[in-house]
Amino acid sequence: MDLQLIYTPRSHFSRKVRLLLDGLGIEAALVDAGNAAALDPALFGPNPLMKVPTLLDGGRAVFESDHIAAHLVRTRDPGDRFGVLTADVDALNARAVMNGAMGAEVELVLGARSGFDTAHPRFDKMRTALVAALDWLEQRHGLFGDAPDYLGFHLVSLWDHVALYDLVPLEHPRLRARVERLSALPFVAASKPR
Ligand SMILES: N[C@@H](CCC(=O)N[C@@H](CS)C(=O)NCC(=O)O)C(=O)O
Repeated sequence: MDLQLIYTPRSHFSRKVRLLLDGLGIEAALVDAGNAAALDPALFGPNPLMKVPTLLDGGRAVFESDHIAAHLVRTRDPGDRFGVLTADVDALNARAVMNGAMGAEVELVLGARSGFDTAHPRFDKMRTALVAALDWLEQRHGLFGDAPDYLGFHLVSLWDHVALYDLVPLEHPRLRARVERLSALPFVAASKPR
């Protein structure tokens, strides 16, 4: 297969790319890196940062979830059906907030997995920022339209990962409603992390 995605089944950064692939009906072979906290560079293919996702498109490697999404759209979806290439400042702020929140999740989950005591104040800041990010998004819930789009795929990926690891309380009814609506789509439900 031309496309391969190095990922892990629970990786939320990988899931937004998987949702885009599935939404666009693009086939890609999924290559499970195993434990994202692992120290073996070989697990992460050509990515020097030892993170997932990485896309392999023929002979070319593409790093970073949003870069991968943009690459997929530029090469395979000229109409940009899911709004990946948006230049809207509010949408891009929401994307930045969700990426930051997801980064905090990574530190909390992989920190605990690597043996850190996540009661340390450094991790308190991450939990506080994660709640503040969700509050910020809740106040701007109107950015998430009814129709499936990349911003919605991003939100579902963030939300389901917070829920899976029970990182902070999810007391955000408008975001929850958006997530539930999107999760009714079979291809969205299919990649829900367990
Ligand atoms: N900015 C990157 C973040 C990717 C990321 O942090 N992935 C996590 C898994 S969800 C990871 O591989 N972490 C490994 C580590 O931090 O050691 C992206 O958008 O792809």
